[in-house]
Formats: sequence, C-alpha cells, structure tokens
Amino acid sequence: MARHLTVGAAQMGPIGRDESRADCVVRLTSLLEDAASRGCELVVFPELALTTFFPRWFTDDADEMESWFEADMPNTATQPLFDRAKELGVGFSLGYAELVVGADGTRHRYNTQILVERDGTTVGKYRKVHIPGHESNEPGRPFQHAERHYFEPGPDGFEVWNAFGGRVGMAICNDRRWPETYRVMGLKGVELILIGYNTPLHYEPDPQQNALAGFHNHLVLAAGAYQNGTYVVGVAKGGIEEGVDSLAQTAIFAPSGQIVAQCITTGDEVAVARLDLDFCSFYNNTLFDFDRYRIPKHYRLIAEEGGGA
Ligand code: CDV
Repeated sequence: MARHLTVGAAQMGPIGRDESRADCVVRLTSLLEDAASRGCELVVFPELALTTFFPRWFTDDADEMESWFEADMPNTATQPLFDRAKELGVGFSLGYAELVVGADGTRHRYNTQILVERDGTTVGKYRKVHIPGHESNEPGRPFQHAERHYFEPGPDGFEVWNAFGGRVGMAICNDRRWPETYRVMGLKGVELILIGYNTPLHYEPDPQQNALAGFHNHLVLAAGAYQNGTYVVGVAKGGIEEGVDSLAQTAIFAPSGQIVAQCITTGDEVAVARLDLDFCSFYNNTLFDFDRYRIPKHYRLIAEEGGGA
C-alpha cells in the first residue's frame, strides 16, 4: 500500500518582542487551519515559534532569561493549539525554548522541537545539538546572537521515530549545516526530517557569507535530502524582526534533492506538498544502498551465515 502524507511547511513572519505566547498561538492556529483546509496531515512550524528570537538580547538575569522558556508542553498558552490540531486530526511539530528542572533541582535550558501525532499524543522531542553564536555579551555587534548563553546542547543526539506512517526525525536551524545531522538519521532509516530555523541575513563573524545565506540554506537542505534518500522540510521564521532581517525560503525537498513546494513571501504562509514516503527507497535501494556498497563483503558473509567472528 502506498504511503502518502500531505505536509505543510508553516513559515512565520516576524514575532515582535512584545507579542505574547497567546498572540503567537493565534497565528499558529490560523496557519494550522489553513494547512488542514488544504489536506495537510502534518504541519511543521519554525524554531522558537512562541516568542521573538530572544537570544538577540543579552541578559545575565536568570528570571529574565527563563521568562522566554516553557516548563511544560502543552501549557495554558499552547493548549488551544494542541486542542485544535487534535480536533482537526492534524499532527504538528513546534519549536520552543524548553526549561527542564531535574529531580535534584538542576535547571537545563534547551532549544527544543516537539512532534505531536494526529491523535494528540506526543511522539518525541528533539533538543538542538549544534548551538551557534556566542557565550558572553559582545556589545560591538549590531545585534547579539547569544544562543550559547541561553541554551545548553541537547544530550540525546538525533533520534528517528515511527510516526505518520513513516520514519520521522527532527533537527533545528544550525544543525542543518552539519552533514552528520542527516547522516545519523539516514543510517536509522529516516524518511522525513523536520527542521525549523531563524537565520539572520547578517552573519557578524564573516559578513562575506551574507550574500550566500539563501544559497547555503538550500544547498544543505537539498544535499541532506539527496545523500540520505529522505524528504526534508525546512521552515523559517523570516522577515524583519525587531530590526533584524532573517531568511525566509521555507521549502520541502524530495529525496532527489528537488524542491517540491516552497513559500514565496517572508511572512506567515504555508507551503504544501503530498509526499510519497516510498519514494525514499528509490534512492536508498539503488545508488545509496548502504548495505550493498559500504558494508565490507566480509561482514556481509558473516551476517548471511548468521555466524560470529
Ligand atoms: N538559529 C540558528 O541556529 N541560526 C544560525 C545562525 C547563527 C547562522 C544558523 O545556522 O542559521
């Protein structure tokens, strides 16, 4: 039986510093309803979709820092989104800042993305591994990118879940530039990778990269898809947010590396594609047949004989 899944890449335009979680949830729910009316079964939202991109401002005040974080998911502010999604029978993936308080009282702050199935159950959470930016205040910059001050790297690596009729994984923003992000999931049989991002068009450490932001974005998403025989959904929070212009370019990539849907604005917009998850096997069972082309013959013989060393 064919495994088709209609996916919506729900790009967001800027979120102002004074926009509340409730304001954001209204926008997210509207995107979700638009996607549902167009047949989507899964909707993917950007990185940190409940707040402005707060690492843009440096603070040492622990309370101020944690005011951007969610200790529970769902919580009072996000429950309406969870309820509406369940009512519509649409799953979703949502990026947000997560506060985890350990049994011993230790506090951990992660840049997190959650995956929720069509029946409202939580499939899993991914916590961003590659944390870019800087650790301390750098007043000479036109704006801060203090992710390394706000977040610690996720301890769990890249997981792949059985969900939505296929094998689904997640990554967040800077993760998409690193080949191992896709490869780890590729070797676990991933068929669909969901990636939210916030990418300022100005990169202070090396501004000559600014003009290449869009090229690099599509380069890594397309290569990750093709080299691992998987669909990749890249979803931006784009446009000019609090004076900082960020890349939009939300798009869905096929295992061939081709774009099958993309947004044309820098604001709230859903790009929709009907994916055939079986299409992944064309690549994974031919050109990228890992067992055939990469596992040494010696080991294959041992495996076939069911023997030990
Ligand atoms: N949110 C991000 O991870 N942004 C980075 C920027 C700092 C380059 C990115 O890789 O897009």
